[in-house]
Amino acid sequence: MDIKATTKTSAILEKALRAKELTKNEILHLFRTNNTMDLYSIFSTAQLIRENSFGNTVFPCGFVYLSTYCRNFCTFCYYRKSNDKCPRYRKTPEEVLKYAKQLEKSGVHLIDLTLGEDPYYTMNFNRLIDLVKTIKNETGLPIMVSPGVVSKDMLHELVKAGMDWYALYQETHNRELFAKLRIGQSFEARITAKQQAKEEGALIEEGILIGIGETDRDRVDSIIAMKEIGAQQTREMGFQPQPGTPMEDWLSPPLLDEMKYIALMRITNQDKLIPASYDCDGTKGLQLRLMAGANVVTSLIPPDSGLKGVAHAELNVDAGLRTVNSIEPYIKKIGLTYASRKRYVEYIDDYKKMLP
Ligand code: SAM
Ligand code: MD0
Ligand code: SF4
Repeated sequence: MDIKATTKTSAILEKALRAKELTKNEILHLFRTNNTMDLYSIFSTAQLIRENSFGNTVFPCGFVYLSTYCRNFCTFCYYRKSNDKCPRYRKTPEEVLKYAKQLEKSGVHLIDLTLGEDPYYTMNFNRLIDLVKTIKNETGLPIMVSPGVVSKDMLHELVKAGMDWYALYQETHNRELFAKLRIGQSFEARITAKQQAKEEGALIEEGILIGIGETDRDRVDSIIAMKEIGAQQTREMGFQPQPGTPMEDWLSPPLLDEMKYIALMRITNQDKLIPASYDCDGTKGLQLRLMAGANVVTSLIPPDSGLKGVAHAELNVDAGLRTVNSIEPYIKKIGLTYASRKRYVEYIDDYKKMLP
């Protein structure tokens, strides 16, 4: 069968394959088309580009949500301060180290230390710095820290302690929408923190939420903004409604929208890392996101740790299904394999060489 996209879509995809920058309108066209052949071609092109940049490999990443206390009121988030329906915990440094070691043993390439903007850490940053130092020394793995907005001094200390990646998602680059989602928080401060992290020598992960009231144009603006800020890893998270929050009655976006977004991030950011989060909907969603062009599997959690996810607090953690080994068959089934740790380190070293 001859699978042929419409003329306009083919021309745009060919331009992308020649590594030429796409215009906003071209990206919007790809995002808006619902022609089946077009969609098939978009996903095939995204896979081809991933293969050209990374081979058929993916990177598995561990996730430790070390404190679910937070001073903020993000309307989409289960862990917003006023939600009394969510489980609150703060793991001790010894516990966090234990999980990090478990993850290291299980074969992850990176440990993502994530927390709410917890006053226990925001009032005394040395606690987080010491934790990063210990985990770096004991595991030797690359480390991502997702602490929310922090000062330039703090970023400096985090990098010195061994933080390789600073993750901070803008959620949307539409300021009005941002104000409704991240109530009382500064849009600029969130951008500035990422720029400062870059200046301090950290790689950055930027991301947006899909399905929170954004338009197609907002989505495309975010693709461009994430590129402009120089993020080496960009992600989308499909919104999942959370009990006890102002958005609990909203619906999740169609998976196809997330897949299209991943494909467009891949087509426009060919050599960058793009996560497929286990946290969104387990293995089914994971495979489809990888088939759309993602190449990092995030949100792997040690079993029996009692640790929570973000979008799906409990999803398969204690069943031990969120591990490097248990998802391997699903990855193989779609023709992918895990890259080696060495390869991962080489990629991030290359990204660091390109920092200003
Ligand atoms: N507190 C830090 C912060 O907000 O930057 C780090 C936490 S980080 C895990 C929280 C991220 O998870 C958000 O930036 C958002 O992209 C994602 N997230 C939170 N709630 C979500 C939901 N209900 N559905 C999907 N993604 C969500
Ligand atoms: C994930 N639940 O990877 C995690 C989280 C935070 N840096 C990452 C959103 O899906
Ligand atoms: Fe707190 Fe982060 Fe959730 Fe916002 S997204 S409420 S800052 S944990």
